[in-house]
Amino acid sequence: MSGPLYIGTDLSTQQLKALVVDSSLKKVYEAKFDFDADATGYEIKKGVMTNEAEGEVYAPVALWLQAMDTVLARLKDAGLDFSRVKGISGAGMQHGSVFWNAQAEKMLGSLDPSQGLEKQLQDAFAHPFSPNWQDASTQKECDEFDAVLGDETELAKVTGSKAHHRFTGPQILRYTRKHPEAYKKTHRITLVSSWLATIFRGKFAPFDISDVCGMNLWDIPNGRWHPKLLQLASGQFPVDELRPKLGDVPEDGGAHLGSISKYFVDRYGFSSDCEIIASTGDNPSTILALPLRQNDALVSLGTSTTFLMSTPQYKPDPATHFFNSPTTAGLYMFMLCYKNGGLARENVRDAINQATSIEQNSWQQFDENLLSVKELARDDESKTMQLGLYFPRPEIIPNLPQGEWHYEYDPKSDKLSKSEKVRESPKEDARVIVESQMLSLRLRSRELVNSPGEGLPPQPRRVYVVGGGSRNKAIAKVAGEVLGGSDGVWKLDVGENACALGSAYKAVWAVERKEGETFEDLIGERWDESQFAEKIADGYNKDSYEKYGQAMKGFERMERELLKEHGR
Ligand code: XUL
Repeated sequence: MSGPLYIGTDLSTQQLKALVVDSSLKKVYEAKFDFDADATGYEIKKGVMTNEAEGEVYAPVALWLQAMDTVLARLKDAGLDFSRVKGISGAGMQHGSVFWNAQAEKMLGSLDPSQGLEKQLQDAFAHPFSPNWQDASTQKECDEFDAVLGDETELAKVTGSKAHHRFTGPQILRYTRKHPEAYKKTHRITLVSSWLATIFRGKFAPFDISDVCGMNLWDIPNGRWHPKLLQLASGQFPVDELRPKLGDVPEDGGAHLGSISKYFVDRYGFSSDCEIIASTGDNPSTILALPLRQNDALVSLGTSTTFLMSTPQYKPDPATHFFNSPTTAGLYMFMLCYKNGGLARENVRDAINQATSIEQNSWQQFDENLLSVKELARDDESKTMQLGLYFPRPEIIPNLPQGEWHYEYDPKSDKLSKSEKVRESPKEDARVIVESQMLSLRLRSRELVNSPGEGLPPQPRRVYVVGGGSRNKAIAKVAGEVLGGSDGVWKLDVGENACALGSAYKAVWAVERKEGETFEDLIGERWDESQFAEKIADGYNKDSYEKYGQAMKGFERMERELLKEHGR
């Protein structure tokens, strides 16, 4: 009852969560604040405000201050002895920026512990809102970012990603245009992650080495701000004014940024030597929830689909994202981020249930179909493979509008032809949709995976699944058949906590590491697999893996044809 404790926080679109772990990585306390359910005084829906006419999505920053005090008070009520907390790190939704004014740092440093943060810091911002990652208002700015170094491929080479609406550089450029007066008053810009560290530290905290890669401003191969991109983001204002607003970026993801601000010591009873550790983005933090080895893949099956890998290879491409590893120099996080995932699968499930008059939300029939229909929905090899794309929302990968498309592919003759729907609809849709989501992941990660053992084709060693869809073992089975996974498909059993846990583990590592000890080594030693992960499917199966290898050719051509058809 006296050992050190560590706090990890997760500030996401709809809630602020805090988890407390001990040195053995065991979770000992947890508290959260749901923005829609718990906040007072803000006109928000699902944590954000929207201006549909301009595609804007943004959050009131003061709301997060209300959340911060409440979450800490809830931890206190739960019995946490704050004096045992030796380190705090955090995870913030990626890309969102906060615009602080020139008085902010003074306010941060002189907070009265008898009053809350919201009341005392509401005037610390040059602009009261933070653009959210769902924002789509920056098409013009993205076109400028993609063009400034030549084309989107060049931008991806330098910053790890082509221009995206949500990325902070295009957002800052739009801010200079839409709110020039507020921009002039902006003394410092933090990301959501460095906002968290700033609050705890009571001084501006730098960006972390991973989350800075979500801005389209950081030159990843050279480890510096890219001058031309900073110039572009400054808009009508001198570039020399933007540079100090951004600050420096420490290379060490475990850097100690200083001790906790006096406000938290006096108000909650933290020890004054509690260290603030760089906070990172929510996706980089998610890969820290387990000792993810090189050549392991993590698939998050939520409303959207995210695919994450930790890799020493930097192979940027406009369709994917590369970030620096949040902890380990020389490693990168590879990410695929899709808009369509769970919702698209639910639509198919609903159609199946309607056709068989089964209870609406049950996955039973969907799963039965998924497992009984053969690979690529063909009964035998004399039939064509059935391929499809199911996008109830406009997709990022590939860049196609909302729609559903079906194709048939004969691998022997390499003939691809369009069709109306699957041969047996909606039964076979269950198989075709899950395969299509997994084929897209396999296609885009094929250059990064290596052979995990003698005689095995390149594929991940393990595929970990998280998020709502990870409860479905039928989906996991098909995921393994398509993606491989020589050591199987594993469900990461940490509920919705992966991201907050990752940041708590980062704090453990940063404070307790020995000289030169990597995150992977320290967490790998302490992580009790039997407690946190469960093998739910076999993974690699030679026969299926080869069939999907053939199908991938048709899949790639299908995407290319559709992109051409849509003038993309
Ligand atoms: C990643 C992205 C989202 C947010 C979610 O690029 O925009 O995953 O990080 O919070």
